[in-house]
Amino acid sequence: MNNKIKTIDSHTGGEPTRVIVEGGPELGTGSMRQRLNIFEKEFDQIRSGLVNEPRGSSFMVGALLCEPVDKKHAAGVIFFNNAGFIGMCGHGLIGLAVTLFYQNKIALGNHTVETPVGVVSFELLSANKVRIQNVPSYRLIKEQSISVKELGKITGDIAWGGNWFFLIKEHGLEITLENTEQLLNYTKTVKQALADNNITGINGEEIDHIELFCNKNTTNNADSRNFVLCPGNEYDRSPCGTGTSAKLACLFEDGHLKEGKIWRQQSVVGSIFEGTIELVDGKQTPSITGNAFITLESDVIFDEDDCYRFGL
Ligand code: PYC
Repeated sequence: MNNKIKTIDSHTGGEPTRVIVEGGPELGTGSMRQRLNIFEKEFDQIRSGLVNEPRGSSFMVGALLCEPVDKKHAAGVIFFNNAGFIGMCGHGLIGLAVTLFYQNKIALGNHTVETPVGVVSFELLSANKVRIQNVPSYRLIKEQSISVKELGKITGDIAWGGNWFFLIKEHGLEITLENTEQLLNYTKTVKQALADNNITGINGEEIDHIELFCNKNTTNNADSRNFVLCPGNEYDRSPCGTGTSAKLACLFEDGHLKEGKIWRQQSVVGSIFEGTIELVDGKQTPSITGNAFITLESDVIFDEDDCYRFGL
């Protein structure tokens, strides 16, 4: 086991990102998707040890910094969390950009990064402010209804923003920090019902993020407030970059958001991402702007006598 793993933590709108900047597992030189598969098969203990308790927590997102396949890109990255791996992570990419700048590895300006779901780019606007350009995003199904035993009929849109989302407008819940337990129970129940009814994204891919919206309880000129359940059954403290991308795609397709117009998405904790959507090569491509701050630099120790070294 490599005992020289170094990590740098940041948070983006309240949601943490722990980047492995040195000593990560040896995954070869294939695409980020191929390296993710090796990471998952052969080194899952490292994922678990870095993001699960006692070293991490259920809402920690990890990112393995990789050499890109194509050297014209600034980096490659593989995102993961308490439950497994995620294809793309908007708040995590903002955290990664700020981390690379903190390490003097990149300058302000435009950069591209390879991820398991494609190449994404970002513009580092300052030491803490980043605009990312996500993968093309779209709605797969408008107004998919499902009958949920505990909740009745629920209707939502199925959309892709780098991960699969079920986006619900009509839920009757208050999106406030005080209400997170109820919001968690509701979204977990919906996620389970989607899986039980075989309602999926393309190619049977699991819809592993559930996103609730409302226009109430917003501050700071936000257009909407959201609550996003992530795959490990934790909620995103940030407005969720991929979730905001999926939302922008739905708004755009409904004619509620014009190309280039700013949408201010607020999270349940109050942090804000600004999003726009543009047609790039004819594809709806979201950009998300947010702030991240460095919080910690660590040397990771996997003590062989510690039975919890790879997480609880
Ligand atoms: O910002 O895209 C995001 C994200 C996904 C899971 C947690 N955050």
